[in-house]
Amino acid sequence: MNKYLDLVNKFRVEGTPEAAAPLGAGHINDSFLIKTKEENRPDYLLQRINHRIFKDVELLQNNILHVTNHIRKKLKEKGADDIERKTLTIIPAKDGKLFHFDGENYWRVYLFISGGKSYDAITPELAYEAGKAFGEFQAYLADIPEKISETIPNFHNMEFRLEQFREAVTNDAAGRVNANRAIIDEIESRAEEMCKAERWGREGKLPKRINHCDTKVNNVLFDAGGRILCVVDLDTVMPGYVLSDFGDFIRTGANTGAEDDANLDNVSVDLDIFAAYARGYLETAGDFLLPVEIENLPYGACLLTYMQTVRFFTDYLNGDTYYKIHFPEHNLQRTKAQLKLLQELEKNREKMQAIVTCK
Ligand code: ADP
Ligand code: GN1
Ligand code: MG
Repeated sequence: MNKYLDLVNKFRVEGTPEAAAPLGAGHINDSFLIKTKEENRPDYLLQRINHRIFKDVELLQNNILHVTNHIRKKLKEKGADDIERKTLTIIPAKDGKLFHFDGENYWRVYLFISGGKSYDAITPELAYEAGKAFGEFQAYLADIPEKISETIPNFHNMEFRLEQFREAVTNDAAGRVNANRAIIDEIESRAEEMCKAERWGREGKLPKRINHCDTKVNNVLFDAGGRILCVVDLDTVMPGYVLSDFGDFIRTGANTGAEDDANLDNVSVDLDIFAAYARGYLETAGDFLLPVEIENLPYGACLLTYMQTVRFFTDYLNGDTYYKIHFPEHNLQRTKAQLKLLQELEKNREKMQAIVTCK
């Protein structure tokens, strides 16, 4: 673990880093909690940035700096207290850069938000708080003056994700296509419908706003009282359709099973979580959302679950090159669990529609 202490010492940290421990279950970066010896000094989060996925680290870190500075300004204007725990704080390297390159990997450091808890399974009360937080997040960023770039080009573009999928089917790099024709058919049968947002975008019916683009339930930290402390994992903040941010929270937060559940009977939609999240979200975002955005929030839940099915399955067909996997068929198991969730969402579409339109 000394390696991690040496790395964190490349940054402008206060106090003496003395212990490093792995943290979190994200699929992309590697995170370490760095404790400092002194009681009155902060702890830190050291992250290895996944440079294979985020190719332009300088652009990535600049985006995050603009976003966190803007949110900090909004929090100050509101008279909020405890601001260091309500938005991420980047600690620059000693050479002034927002990251450190060790010759092989890119690293960054944030202030560690103490007392924050992230969940993979939540209650309606927590979902309501998260809905308010993500609506507020979009509202805060609506007037950010700096240009926020796409850190991963076409990240939530469904047409692009389908192109990648079809290419993976054609290449069949891992020889997995033949055994999985039924999944390919499930994906193709919904392809046209699932590209609706892209078409509406081109026709000028659906606006792009600054989105988080990874509103997984474990990317929010709650305090001990169940209030939102902070939205984390800002790598993918970029312009997108709000349907996407709404949908990704429902995909993860309202799933009664796990994202990769081996038992598909566990996987269904918790409509109480859906309703609570929608209520919170519409409380803080309802003022700026267009009717077409509100009406299509349930569609967004289907869209993001479909997109995740396509992304996990594409990675499986490519031979597992993108997501961290924990056993050989993990991406296939993830695909099946996401497809089951999609089918459950489709069954509940009218109920979800009634919930958002009666608000
Ligand atoms: P990944 O991209 O791999 O998902 P994240 O940035 O989401 O990485 O970090 C992984 C986990 O670490 C998060 O789910 C959250 O629980 C925790 N975390 C992230 N940033 C902080 C922070 N600044 N302070 C405390 N915990 C954090
Ligand atoms: C990744 O970083 P993490 O684990 O929060 C992925 C998301 C997927 C998610 C699926 C940059 O999120 O887009 O929805 O896994 N992030 C990236 O669980 O691809
Ligand atoms: Mg994460």
